[in-house]
Amino acid sequence: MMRCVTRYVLALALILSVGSAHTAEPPTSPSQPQLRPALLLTGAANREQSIDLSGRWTYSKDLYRTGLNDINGWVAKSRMQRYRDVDIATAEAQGGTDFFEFDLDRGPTMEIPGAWNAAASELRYYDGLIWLQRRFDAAPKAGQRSFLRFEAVNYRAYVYLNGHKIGQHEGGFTPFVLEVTEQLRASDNRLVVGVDSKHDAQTIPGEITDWDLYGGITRPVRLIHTPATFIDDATLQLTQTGRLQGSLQLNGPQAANQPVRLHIASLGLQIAAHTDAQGEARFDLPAPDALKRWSPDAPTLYQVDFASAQDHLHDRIGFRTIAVRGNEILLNGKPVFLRGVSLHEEELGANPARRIDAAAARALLTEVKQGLGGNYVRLSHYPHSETMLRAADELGLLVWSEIPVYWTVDWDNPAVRDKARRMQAETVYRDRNRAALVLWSVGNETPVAENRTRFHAALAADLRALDPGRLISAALLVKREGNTIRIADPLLPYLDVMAINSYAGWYGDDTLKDLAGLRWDLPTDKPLIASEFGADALAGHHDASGTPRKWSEEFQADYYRATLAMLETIPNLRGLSPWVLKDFRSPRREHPVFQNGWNRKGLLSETGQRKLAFDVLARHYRELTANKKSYDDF
Ligand code: GCB
Repeated sequence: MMRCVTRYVLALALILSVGSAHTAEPPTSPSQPQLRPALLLTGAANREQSIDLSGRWTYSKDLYRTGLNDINGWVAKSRMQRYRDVDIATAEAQGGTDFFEFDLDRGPTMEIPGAWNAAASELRYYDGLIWLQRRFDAAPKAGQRSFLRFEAVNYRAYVYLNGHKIGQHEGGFTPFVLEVTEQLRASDNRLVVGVDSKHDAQTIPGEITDWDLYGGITRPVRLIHTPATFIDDATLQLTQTGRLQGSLQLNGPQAANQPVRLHIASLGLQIAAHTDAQGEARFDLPAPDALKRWSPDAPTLYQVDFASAQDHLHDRIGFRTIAVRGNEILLNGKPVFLRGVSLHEEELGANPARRIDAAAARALLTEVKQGLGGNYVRLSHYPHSETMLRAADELGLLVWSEIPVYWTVDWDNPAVRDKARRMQAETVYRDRNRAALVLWSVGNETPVAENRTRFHAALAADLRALDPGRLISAALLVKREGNTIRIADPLLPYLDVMAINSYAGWYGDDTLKDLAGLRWDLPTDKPLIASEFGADALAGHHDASGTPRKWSEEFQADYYRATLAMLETIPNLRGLSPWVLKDFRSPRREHPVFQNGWNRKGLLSETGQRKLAFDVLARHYRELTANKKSYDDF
């Protein structure tokens, strides 16, 4: 048997090394090349020479942005420029005419990663620019290149190293990489990042959302050393036709026409290929018979090693297929019902800082998997951290991921559209290897109009080109006509899976009894997910009367019973992600008894206390599984 595999692999290696001169990209849309970030360093956490810059950073508030610009558009005064590489205490000791109106070396500190809103009470609702500084030593070897990789800075980042501007980035939920080979010193580097959390009509999302501001460096920052020519990105996926297809991108002076290798030791697979003139190699081989498909019930991951002459990179990758046939969603060829819940990127606890480390991700997802008996999560309303996606891979939870085109953005502005396209591409390139990720959403509750549909259609077209193996959806608004609920959305033809948010019984005039009388008039030629439904309840607030009032746990539980019964009548319903796993912070929610700055639609309180509705949903999911309505036992 082993000999057979070896022979098969050798034969393949030969075919691949001959046929490895491929075009640089998969099927292209005209503007695709500009969508690929110039540097990716995917799988950075797995790199040996990666230094995590987490810890205490000092900071300096700059509400009027005087560190960036002076009044009248003049250059910022040098005494305000927070990014200067100067020892202010020493300068002050020397005396003279110069003085400074900041000193990051002696500033207050906060824990990074983590949003500033949770760091100090004076920053709770701070929305603007703050400068953050980290000093560190670095000792790259001769000939190495060095990079800073930020996993997320919300919302704009201006990055300076040792007084030099290195780059900037817009978008609060996606990674970016800046090369610092020339600016790095052996010791006592001064990294200063200006972070501006302000949103406006041209940002994504726009100014008003239903979640916390969460400004700051919310995900890890790493200093990474690489060889002169390094593996910038490597991917491998299982196709519908049973092939393993992937690519490896080299970056550096010796990127073109180089031999590279793909190795999956536990499958005895060793594949050789060559990079083309652009430094990209392609892998394409039949999946070996021994390959175990990833699924929520058996989340098998393989260690995959990618190597070039100078560099190597590994990832833990699962292999599965996802498709739509008629109104079914097929996972590995079999119909699956998505038993899920929505969640925000916010850890359990009374003072969350959007700090999702492995333990925080696991704590949330375990409540979904073990607590609710789920197989699915909707990670709303923006790309969650890589850690969350990796935890879903490990635990076995299917994932819906979306970009924050939420409610309304500036639909007519091509610059805003391209910004959304870039953000989406940054997410796709980051997460391509995550088996858990099966659904991309191009927006949430955006009002139907021609310009908005064009905007979403451009995002869907990019996804078809960049990541054809996954499904596309969007959380849509429904139209109410008397007792009938319809979707009249011209975006439907662009989607594989329809999704609707519905709050009848919470918002609006319906009582819970009315829900049974509602009629759903929805197209049935596609699978449908109930992407949101929910009601607020304050944990511990009870109403034992026969008709419980709003805000009580009993009302929320009754709301779930009534809504689940109503949704069951929709013939093509293929998934549920009620709103929401856990109470989350939102400045929109200011009822002084029940809310106090928290959206209370959680099935868990902010500290993880289960409300009555948690059990209603868990029971519903157990029944679905017992009745084999959810076929995910592979
Ligand atoms: C929605 C939004 C979600 C809100 C939720 C609510 O439709 O998609 O972001 O938080 O309603 O609680 O009203």
